[in-house]
Amino acid sequence: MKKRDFIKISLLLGAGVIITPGVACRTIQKAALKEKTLIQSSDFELPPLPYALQALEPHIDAKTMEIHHGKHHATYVKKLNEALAESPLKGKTLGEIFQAITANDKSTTAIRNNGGGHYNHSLFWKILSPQRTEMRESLKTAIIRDFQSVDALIAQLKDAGMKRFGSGWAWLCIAPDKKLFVSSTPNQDNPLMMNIAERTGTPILGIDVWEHAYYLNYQSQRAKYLDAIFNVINWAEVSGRYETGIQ
Ligand code: MN3
Repeated sequence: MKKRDFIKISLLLGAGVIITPGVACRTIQKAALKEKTLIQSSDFELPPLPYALQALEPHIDAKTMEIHHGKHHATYVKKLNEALAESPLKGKTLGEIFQAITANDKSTTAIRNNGGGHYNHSLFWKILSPQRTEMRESLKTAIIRDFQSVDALIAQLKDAGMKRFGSGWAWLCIAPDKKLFVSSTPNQDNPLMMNIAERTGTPILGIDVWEHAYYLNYQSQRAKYLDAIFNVINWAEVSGRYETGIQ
């Protein structure tokens, strides 16, 4: 075993993640590669919103969606492509990039921030929906197994969002052992960033708690935004991602 691999495994074990590294890498990479919009050999592109800007009102207002998608997400994509233009990571998928980057390598900071921004928002638009969709039994069973109830899971997600100081995300993830867990990352970090995230896994639901996600409608009241967003979670999409992720 290479020294670097040994250190990586030691860190994961220290974080309470009991895995074999080969399995973890394959699981995470497989999930990442299934993100069709993210498999690109040339430049990354801004995906269209899957609904109208006003579709999530009154929970998320049209102006917030317009700026969030058309300005913030668009800028992550533009800056990601600019950062990759001169990088040996150009041509790789975001899943591959997330496995390669480390917190200490400052030459990849822009790729980490903007690559995370692109992945996280691409997921975020899809796990929201103006139509109420049902959670499938497969996911519900796993949530009850790992959190006791759906309400308990939602409470944990809100708590993770509230405790994230400053900007970041709250996540529902599949661990390498297929169990579900809730976590949070700062800034645009993502649970697929194997050398960066405190706990690594495959994200199936992500809630943006940056102020730009809610400030126009809720000002400083992040808790109200976190209550409201659970009216527009696309549980059918999250269920599909769970089923794909555990295969
Ligand atoms: Mn955002």
